[in-house]
Amino acid sequence: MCIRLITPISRPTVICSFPRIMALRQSSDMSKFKEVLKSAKEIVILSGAGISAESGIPTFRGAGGFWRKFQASALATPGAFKTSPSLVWEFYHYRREVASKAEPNAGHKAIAKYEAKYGKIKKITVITQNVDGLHGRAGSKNLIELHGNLFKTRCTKCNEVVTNLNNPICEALAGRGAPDENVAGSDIPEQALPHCRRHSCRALLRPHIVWFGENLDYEVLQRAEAAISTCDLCLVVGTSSIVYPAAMFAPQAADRGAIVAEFNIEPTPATPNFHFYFQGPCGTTLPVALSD
Ligand code: BJW
Ligand code: ZN
Repeated sequence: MCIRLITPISRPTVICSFPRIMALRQSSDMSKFKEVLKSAKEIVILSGAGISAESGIPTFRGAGGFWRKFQASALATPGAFKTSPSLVWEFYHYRREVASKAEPNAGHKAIAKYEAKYGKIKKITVITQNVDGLHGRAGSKNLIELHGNLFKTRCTKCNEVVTNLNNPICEALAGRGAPDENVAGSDIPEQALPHCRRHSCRALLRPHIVWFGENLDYEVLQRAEAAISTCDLCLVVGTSSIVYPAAMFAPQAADRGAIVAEFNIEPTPATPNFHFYFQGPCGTTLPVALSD
């Protein structure tokens, strides 16, 4: 029988096979978590920027979430791209350079290792909000990149999505993107920015990233929702849980009767709704949690 600890029961629960091991309050007991993990048949791991922090990639809402004088969220909008595609491309050129130099850390690797070991007997899905590609580089296979990928472009006219690992992505961006706040404005002419490879199109390309106010890709969202709707265990790793729709996923799973375990260096607004909370850098906590 599945025990609901914190979230009030409002809808039919999933039938799950967890032993009756949990107290009626949030737990940080790793051995209890490991029992739950062992019994789980469908696991979702939902990650955010915190999992890549130990690879040297700044989080969004931490102190490193600025580029020049801009908060990242001010540049990650369709309006910012319309106003200055040059500035936004410089920002993404910088982010591509940082991500390509970064390496997957112990947290990414622990997830990929667990997937490789148990992926044939359990359904394991990694849903990441990150665009840095590090889960894939660590070896995660059943991976949903909810907010896109820094190394993909999308045509603003024909919508073709292409993987592009070139550095720089176009000549005009060579030596650009310095994060120093004293760097003057950006003035690359639009025709020198990346353009569609199709002869019949040749329109301006944009990063294939979901910006604020934009809808997530329908199929990507469907896949994520399907995994969330049937999982019996959800790990929420390194996310502030404030950006929707991802912020709804773990509470939805918990509401349905799935067990949710959060791994973060500090509590988030969602922490009280979850069954387990493991405080600390996930490069340290995940390898312990996911080992036999
Ligand atoms: C560690 C650690 C370590 C550190 N170990 N932990 C409903 C209500 C209100 C608003 C909305 C709503 N539905 C939609 C919205 C609007 C908006 C939204 O959610 N706004 C909120 C801010 C309120 N959502 C959208 O616009 C989405 N679109 C959408 O829903 O369309 C329909 C719609 C639109 C408008 C209205 C209504 C409906 C699209 C969201 C796309 C998000 N895109 C971004 C930018 C990508 C660009 C880029 O990368 O260049 O994605 S925003 C940014 O936030 C990025 C991230 O993926 C995302 C989540 O952030 P994340 O990963 O949680 O990072 P941080 O920095 O916030 O947190 C890091 C955490 O790690 C912290 O907790 C640390 O403690 C922890 N940590 N080191 C473990 N070592
Ligand atoms: Zn095109």
